[in-house]
Amino acid sequence: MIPVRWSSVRLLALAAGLAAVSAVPAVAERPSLLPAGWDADIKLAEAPDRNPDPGIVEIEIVAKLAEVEVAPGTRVTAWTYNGGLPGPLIRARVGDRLIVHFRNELEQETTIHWHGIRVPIEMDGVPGISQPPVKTGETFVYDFVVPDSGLFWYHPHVMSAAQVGYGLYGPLLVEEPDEDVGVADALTIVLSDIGIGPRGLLEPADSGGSAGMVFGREGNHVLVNGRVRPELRARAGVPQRWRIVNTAKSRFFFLDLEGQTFIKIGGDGGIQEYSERKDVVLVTAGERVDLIVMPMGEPGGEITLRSLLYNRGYGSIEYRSVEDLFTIQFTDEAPLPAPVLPEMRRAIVPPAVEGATPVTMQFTLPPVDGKGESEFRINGVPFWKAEPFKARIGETQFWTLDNQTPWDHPFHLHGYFFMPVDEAGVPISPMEWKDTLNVPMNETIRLLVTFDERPGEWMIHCHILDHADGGLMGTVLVGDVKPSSHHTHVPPR
Ligand SMILES: [Cu+2]
Repeated sequence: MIPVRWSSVRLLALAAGLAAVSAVPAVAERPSLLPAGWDADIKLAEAPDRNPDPGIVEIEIVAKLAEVEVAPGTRVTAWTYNGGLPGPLIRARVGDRLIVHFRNELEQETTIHWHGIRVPIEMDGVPGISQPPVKTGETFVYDFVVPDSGLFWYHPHVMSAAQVGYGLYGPLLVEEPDEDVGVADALTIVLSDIGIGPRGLLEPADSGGSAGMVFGREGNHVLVNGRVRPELRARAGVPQRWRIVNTAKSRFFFLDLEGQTFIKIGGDGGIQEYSERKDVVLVTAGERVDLIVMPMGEPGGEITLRSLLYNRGYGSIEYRSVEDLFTIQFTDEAPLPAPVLPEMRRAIVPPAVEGATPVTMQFTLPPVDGKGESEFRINGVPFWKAEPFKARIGETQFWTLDNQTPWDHPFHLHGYFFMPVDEAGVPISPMEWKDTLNVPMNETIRLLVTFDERPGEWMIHCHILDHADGGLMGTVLVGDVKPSSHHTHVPPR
């Protein structure tokens, strides 16, 4: 069963485009309305496609140490993909085959997980479960079709908090050529952070011990496409599309553009049911948002995109300050009046709640033990003691995620999209396919998920990667497959 109906999206987008045909030319013809080099300070390097077949994107990714400059004069030797922070933007179209020749030049084993992509299990990048780890000097070929459009991302699934925190992540943009949002100027934005110690070295991944794990460590340099406070140039009023992914290992981003309105048109799994206007937008760890913004301001002036304080648990607002993410420097041209944008709509058929199998997952954090250690648990057990949850192929399940801890947990399911719903199983409006969803502290959320025909053992975990490594992780066995011996996984202490 394929829950995503692209033909409907295409038709609706085309109909919307036709209705306003004089104001909204087709994608290819729409010229940029911004000055040349407007995004030069922020634009990501792209992975070159070495395969001439238009239906295949074939690239090389090397994990290696490299010195990066996150701010003028601030350099650090990070763990990188292809020497950059973040890793290169991988660009493909819906239905393309993506072939990635991966080589590990790090001194530690690693893998690549393709966050949000509905891959076959062999391509999911989880060591000991879906593939052997890629050891130092070894290679692995990832080869799969990208079936859905949207912004996704890639990162290791080995010592995740450490490896992601040290810089191993990059964006994967899957485009739908017929999708027309009415905007010529677009950015892919990777929000993250990195911890740099006083001697210019990476902060150790275990800093703060058990308390650091329970909080979810945040880096002391907040990065936008690998830079501290870069600058965009823009003409006021010109619409821009920002596709944003939060790749930080713990930090949430709570976006505010000096009170100006964002139009949210989509998220994790592409375009949402209908767009919504928002004054602030929360992007928790691992999530994506697809926004249209029309920044307004005085000619020659500037405005700043900020991340406001957001309470995700003790330590996230105490003695903390608002973070400036990037500035938009306006040209001297007069502001353009707000344009007419095509109405973005998508027909989404949610999984049926009737007959769905109920599954409850309680997240707990017992008091610290005699050794001063602590661990997160799902239904009373940490990952290293857990038996897998189970699902049949084609089965729909109604999950209740009950967070009994005083910290938020952005919950991620590998390999499948799910639909957030209320107590009765009615989808939350506007409907949106999600693969990562925040479960706020001391709250309960619910979702419906249908397990299509991709058997295997699929991870579930908190995307605050310190929490995942601290026990908030599990697996779902889909179909008649043997469980791995993941419960021999040793707690990281
Ligand atoms: Cu968590």
